[in-house]
Amino acid sequence: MSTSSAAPQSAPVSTPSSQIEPKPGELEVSYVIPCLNEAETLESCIRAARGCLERNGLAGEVVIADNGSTDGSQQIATRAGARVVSVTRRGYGAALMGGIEAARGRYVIMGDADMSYDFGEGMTFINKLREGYDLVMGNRFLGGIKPGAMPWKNRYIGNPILSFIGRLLFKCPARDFHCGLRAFSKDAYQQLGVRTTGMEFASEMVIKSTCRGQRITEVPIFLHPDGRSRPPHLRPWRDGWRHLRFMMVLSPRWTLFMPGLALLLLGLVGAGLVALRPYFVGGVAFDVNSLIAAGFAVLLGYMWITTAIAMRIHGVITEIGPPSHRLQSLFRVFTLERGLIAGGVLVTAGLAFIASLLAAWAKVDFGAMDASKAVRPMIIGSILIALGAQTVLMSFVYSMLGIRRS
Ligand SMILES: Nc1nc2c(ncn2[C@@H]2O[C@H](COP(=O)(O)OP(=O)(O)O)[C@@H](O)[C@H]2O)c(=O)[nH]1
Ligand SMILES: [Mg+2]
Repeated sequence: MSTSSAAPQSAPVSTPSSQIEPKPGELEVSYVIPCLNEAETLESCIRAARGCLERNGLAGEVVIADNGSTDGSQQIATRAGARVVSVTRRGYGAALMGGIEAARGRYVIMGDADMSYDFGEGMTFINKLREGYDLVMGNRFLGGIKPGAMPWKNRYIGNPILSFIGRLLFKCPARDFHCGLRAFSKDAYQQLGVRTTGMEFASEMVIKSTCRGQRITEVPIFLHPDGRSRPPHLRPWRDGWRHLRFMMVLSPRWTLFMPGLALLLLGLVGAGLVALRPYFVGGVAFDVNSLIAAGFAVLLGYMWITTAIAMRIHGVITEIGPPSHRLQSLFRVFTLERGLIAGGVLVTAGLAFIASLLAAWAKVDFGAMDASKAVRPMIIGSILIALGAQTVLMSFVYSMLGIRRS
């Protein structure tokens, strides 16, 4: 990495990469176009891409990442002057990964083969990359969506909601998260280690780029109605869910950690109020039933939090998720042994409550007891034992995830 070229004024994040002079003979730009049976529109796309290269005097190529099209797309592509890369693994992401890997350009412009994007706009992207950005995202909402170009579900539900969640969870500067027309330096891309093979590839790339602190910007683009007569490959509900699922697994903060914390605190306050005696609000008495509910809230909240932490550790270790400073401080104190001791203390405290109950029971010669009194230590003891057991289990999980390996 070096910082030789002019730094963009409003770079949202730092860490420039790939600003190296092109090697002799190296291409500057590769258009990489995923293609699955796009015979109707592929030629026009390639022509538009080549037109952009020629008009702007760019040394470049057009790569078609094909997944075994059966409609002659490959021949059309070769005839139109593109290089076909056959990718055996199916899927939008898999095809793009293969195509980008095979690309010879320092910069890659990726976009769909259905004429929904204007490849003639490529120079706007290249100018940004030349300024030093690592990833340049198209933004269809800033540019414009031509009538009939995007189904209303995607336009008013899927895209805005998923983009909002992506920005909330990962503080990503791009506002059109799933835009398929984008450009990046190949070096910067290779640092990401993108892995997903489906449409969620688009999310993974922009999320990881954000998490790695790469410099991201966006340019307004137009979305046109695609030029083909059959429906798109994208299946809104399935693919939308895949994007969402991917984001939730990467960042459990809002899906698990925060709700878990809220539940835990609510439960602790509730349990504190009714642990020893009923609690009255006006004429309403909260008693042992409330204690049971509060105890379960504590337990569930604790389970959610500890699971969220395990997911986060996994994301950090596998470098799929964003790095976390908090986790690092946590692991300065966490060891398996300490986890086991903490769990043991909780279990012992729980057993002590139950022992006190047994002692009271013995006092009445194991006969009938006042249920409203007897049940309190049983509830508290059981919840403490469960909390201790969860601590022990999760300590093994954290430890297994390799936290103390170094
Ligand atoms: N190679 C390959 N390309 C795909 C696959 N799925 C989609 N594509 C391509 O990805 C681009 C976007 O797909 P499209 O159906 O237009 O989805 P949408 O624009 O998101 O609705 C098109 O160029 C498709 O040909 C796939 O499984 N393999
Ligand atoms: Mg499309």
